[in-house]
This record gives sequence, structure tokens and C-alpha cells, in this order.
Amino acid sequence: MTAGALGRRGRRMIVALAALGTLASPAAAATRNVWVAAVPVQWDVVPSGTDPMTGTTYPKSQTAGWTVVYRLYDRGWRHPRAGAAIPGPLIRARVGDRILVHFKNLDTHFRNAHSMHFHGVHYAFASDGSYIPGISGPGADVRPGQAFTYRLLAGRDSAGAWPYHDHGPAMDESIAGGMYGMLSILRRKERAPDREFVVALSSMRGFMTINGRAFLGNTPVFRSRVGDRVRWDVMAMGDDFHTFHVHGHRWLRDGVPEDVRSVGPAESFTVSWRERSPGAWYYHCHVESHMMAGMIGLYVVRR
Ligand SMILES: [Cu+2]
Repeated sequence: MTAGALGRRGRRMIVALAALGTLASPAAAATRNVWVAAVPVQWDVVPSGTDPMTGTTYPKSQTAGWTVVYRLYDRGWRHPRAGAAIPGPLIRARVGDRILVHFKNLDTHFRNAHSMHFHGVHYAFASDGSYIPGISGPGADVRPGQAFTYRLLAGRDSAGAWPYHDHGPAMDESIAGGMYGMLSILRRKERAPDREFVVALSSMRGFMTINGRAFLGNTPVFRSRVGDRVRWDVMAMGDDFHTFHVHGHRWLRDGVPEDVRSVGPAESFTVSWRERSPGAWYYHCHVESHMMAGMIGLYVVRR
């Protein structure tokens, strides 16, 4: 049946339904359900045990130990859908979408209460996930074995990349241990990039880490091909300000080219370009002491 066959009232109803986001089409708003759990994991900041640039070696007693991270699960937390990693799962949505993040605390190691607090999206106070003694509700200090669903909305002002992190009573040690991740929100009809790279800059165990790892051979190697539309989602957590730099590339910020951009705690940004520069390029924090403490990686572009 076409809209024409429905008459004016039918067409009006279709317009109303489309406005509510109930019609199935690529452009319609969706409700996205994500299952996440806080899980204890043995994490090594320098799995290779060495910094190949200086030849310095590090004992496992310095680089490895227990921590808690966010891990992606399937519906009802039956099975993990990805490895336990830093940062936590990239939560994707489009402007207009509702995002239901079902969070369960499986921290059987430290047995701390945890939460999820999201930047960049809209939510009622109950979904703020920030512990306020005597005021906040169950979503702010989810105890081990308990669960909470955060109800979020991606508004027009939510397009871009945003951090989420633990804001429960143990947030200091949780964030230092890697309890953070990112939201990636596209505009309503924006074309998704061919490659999307998540870069979380933070200190951990005295090292300066990218996605919880330090030094070449441990930090992520991001890969693309000439012609790809690439997007970098960059954030920082912890106590330090960083300067994100990619060799051999520039991007526009408010129409002005740049190749270094500062990012402080819980700040985030995206940069995008169409790739045309084959090579094995450094990306790193340009604070020299941070770079030498591990905050450096490789971006490999093939023809
Ligand atoms: Cu830095």
C-alpha cells in the first residue's frame, strides 16, 4: 500500500509515526541495547616487557596485575562478546537513538561498587551514574552481583565521540585501572567511516598508556588503505593533559589545518580525513616525557 492510497489521514499518520521513529528505515531512530559488565582481569601494560626505542626492560612485577575493566556481553550477560580490554567497548549510536546500557558488576576480585557515567548524551538524574553520598540512587554504586540499566538519548548535540567511565565510590582507583570507554555517535544520515580508531590516553602503573598499553610493540597498531575515510576518536582520562599528534597527516579544525591537538582529562574529540599517505607513521602524545614513558604507537597505511 502506498501513502497515496492511504489518503490524507493515512499520510499524516505515517509522518507522525516517522517522527516517533517507529517506522523501520535506515533513517529512523533506533533503540540500542548494550550489555556491559565490570570484570576483574589480569592486565599487563607492557606485555613485551621492553621498550624497543631505548632497550629498557621492565619486570612483570612492575607492569602486570589485577584490575577491573568494562567488557561487552551478549543479551543478559550470558557470554562475553569480546575480550576484556582497555578501553571498554565502543558504544555506537546515531543522533535520535535511545541507548539502553545494561550494566552488571562482576567485580569478584576487589568487590568494589562500580557505575557507568556517560558524557555527551542526555539522561534523567537516575541514569547519571555518579555517586553522591546520601543522594544518588542504585545506578551510582552498583554492588557486586547487581545490575542497573542506564537510559540514554543521543541528541542533536551528541554527535561525536565521548567518554564514559566509572563514577562510583571507587572511581579514582577504577579510572587509574582502566574503567573507561567511548561512545561514538554519528549524525542522523552521516556516512560511517571506513576505519574508526579509538585512542584513550591515560597513565597506568607509572607508564603513559594508549588503550592501557605502553611502548611500541604493545600499543595499538592502527591500519588503513589509501582511499579509506578514517576517523580517530581520541580521549584522555586521569590526571594529565596530552597532545595528540599523527605523523604525515593534517586535519581541519574550524577550517584551520593542524596536526597536534590537546586533550585533557575526560575531554574528547574526533578527527577525520580521506587517507592518501602510505607509510608506517608514528602517532603519539607530544609531551616528550609521556612519549618516552610509552605513549607512542604506529599507524600503518597500505596502498
Ligand atoms: Cu601526554
